[in-house]
Amino acid sequence: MNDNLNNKNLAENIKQWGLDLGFDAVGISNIDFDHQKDLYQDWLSQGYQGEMQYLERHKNIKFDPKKLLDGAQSIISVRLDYLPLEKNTLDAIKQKDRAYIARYTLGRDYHKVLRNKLKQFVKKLESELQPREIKARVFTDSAPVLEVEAAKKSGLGWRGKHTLLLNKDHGSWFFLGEIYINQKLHEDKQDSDHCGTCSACIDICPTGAILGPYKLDARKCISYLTIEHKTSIPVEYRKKIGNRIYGCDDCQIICPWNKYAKLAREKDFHVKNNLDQISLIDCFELNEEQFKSLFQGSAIYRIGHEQWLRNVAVALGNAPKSEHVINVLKSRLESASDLLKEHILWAIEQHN
Ligand code: B12
Ligand code: SF4
Repeated sequence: MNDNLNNKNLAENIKQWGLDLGFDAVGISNIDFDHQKDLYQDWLSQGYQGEMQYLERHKNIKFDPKKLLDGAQSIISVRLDYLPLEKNTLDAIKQKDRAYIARYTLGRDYHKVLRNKLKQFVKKLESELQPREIKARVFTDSAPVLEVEAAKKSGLGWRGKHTLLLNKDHGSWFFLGEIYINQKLHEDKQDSDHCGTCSACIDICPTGAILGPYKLDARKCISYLTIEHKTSIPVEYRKKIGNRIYGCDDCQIICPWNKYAKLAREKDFHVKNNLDQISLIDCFELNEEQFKSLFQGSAIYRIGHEQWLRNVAVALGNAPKSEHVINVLKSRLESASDLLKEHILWAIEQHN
């Protein structure tokens, strides 16, 4: 009984240290994910992962946390809110001459922000838990970790039908991160599902990527098509992409639970360079140097200039018809790679 109590107190202290470091929530779970294995394998068998072959390659590591940290016994999951803007409606997607960039990437690259914070958390654990020998490893979207499942098990929320983690008081506009640790810690209780009969996220998805509750065909998701998919964007999705040039938020914008989401406290996630207002033409006119300098320290940097232009070309094809847009598109034709040229020609065709 006393051991139990001590363990519970220790877990409470750990969670408080995480909150003191600026995380918005902290929860603890064990490392057993066997219940998800078949679902995950079924998903892969359908080919829903598209070009993200790492999801297949690393699947065994994903289900065995000890492969990432020898001696792992518990997972500490963290939530960090990123919502940078008060007004999150579908209006921004209707302004077809402006670019829509997913809300999670209007500020600094979250990988860097979360990693730094998680490392500080580990330092705190090492110093507070002495003389125990602490072995720990931090992750955020950087390794084969079942992040949503770990967070769900640790009581940070439930999985929405769009597959993201949702929280009753904070919606879903947040990142997840984890610490694998070689200590057996007191586990939190899982939250129950509060989606009920709502299917707003499934209905709103412009490309029908959410095939049914908890089942996403990534190959159709605009987030995948604009970020992870490196080759030609299938023509059938180009019109549906609208002005979304990096990521997509429709399934989160429409979710009723997101009316409870709070603005990010983390300043690094606030809008930089007016990216929420930028015009498609300004995006297309960036040369490689300007692209690199504008997106230094942002997750957008990683897609590179060519893929950026590919995405903007598609959005310009969906912009209101104008001679100016056609001229701007044509101005890049000569120097464009085959991949880009094909998207530019498609875009010009939409204006004729
Ligand atoms: C690959 C990936 C993507 C892919 C695929 C997304 C997906 N839903 O699978 C793409 C590129 C499309 C994507 C998009 C986005 N992503 Co992403 N992505 C990931 C990543 C790296 C891996 C997810 C994964 O393994 N997918 C494969 C599927 C099979 O795994 P799964 O979702 O866990 O699938 C389970 C369920 O579907 C369940 N299941 C299947 N059938 C059934 C049936 C029933 C009845 C039940 C109960 C369960 C169930 O079983 C599966 C196995 O576990 C994670 C980080 C990580 N390491 O976890 C971030 C992550 C999920 N993404 C994140 C974000 C923010 C996004 C975007 C919002 C970004 C944007 N604005 O554009 C969009 C949202 C799109 C969406 N609706 O999912 C965040 C989500 C935070 C949160 N609140 O949950 C994560 C956790 C990154 C992070 N560290 O914060 N992403
Ligand atoms: S992010 Fe957009 S495209 Fe992807 S599932 Fe959600 S609504 Fe559909």
